[in-house]
Amino acid sequence: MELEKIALITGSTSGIGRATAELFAKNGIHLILCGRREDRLEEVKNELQKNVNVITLKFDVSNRKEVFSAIDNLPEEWKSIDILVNNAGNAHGLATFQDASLDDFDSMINSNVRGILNVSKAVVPFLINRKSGHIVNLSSIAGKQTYPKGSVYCASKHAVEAISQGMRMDLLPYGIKVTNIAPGAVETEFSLVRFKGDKKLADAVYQGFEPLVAGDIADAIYYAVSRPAHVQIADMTIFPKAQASGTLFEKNN
Ligand code: 8X3
Repeated sequence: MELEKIALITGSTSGIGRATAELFAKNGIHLILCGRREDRLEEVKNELQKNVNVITLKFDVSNRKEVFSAIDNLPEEWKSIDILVNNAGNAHGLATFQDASLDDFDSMINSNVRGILNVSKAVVPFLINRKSGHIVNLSSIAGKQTYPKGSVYCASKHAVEAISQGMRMDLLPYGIKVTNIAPGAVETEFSLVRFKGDKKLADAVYQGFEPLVAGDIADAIYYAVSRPAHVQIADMTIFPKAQASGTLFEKNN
């Protein structure tokens, strides 16, 4: 069991973020849980503080002021962050470039690109000070390929890929590891958000094959952060068995 490590996880109240928080807690990693929804943060905190110390930070990753004020005001003992998991992010709409709205484009750029930049810029000085740490960025197969109706979501995840590569280079002298994780289809609230609450459309995405679940990606994240000190997992792409690209699925219906 790992001891005395601290992880800050964004988007920790649901999906991959929550599954990661649960797995980290099981392995003795203390948690700074971040999210936008106070009631859900409290719920996850109550569940996990039986195993480890947990504090919560309520902010929207795209709001620079909120992010910096929350992270800068962490109690001193919580500033020794070992692991940053940049998980928060979403898709808004699945539509052709010509039909999609600029508001949806803004939402995706704000949460998926500005969000990772804000949180990382707030946390990286702590890692640099200690000359150690590990940043895990949640990209997507959409960061490796572009698919129809996904231009700006894919652009935002391509940006995550570039940010992961750039961070890995620039943080190299400080002994900070950077892992980029690119999942395919994971059944979470992701599609429900993408389709703005339309459950039928969301459910259809995962029909006819067995999708990944949040815990599958949490396993990969924990694998990456639990390697020996000299090992840096740079990149992982993770598909369900029935997926071979951003758009190619073997469905049985
Ligand atoms: C989520 C996976 O395939 O919908 O990032 O882009 S996909």
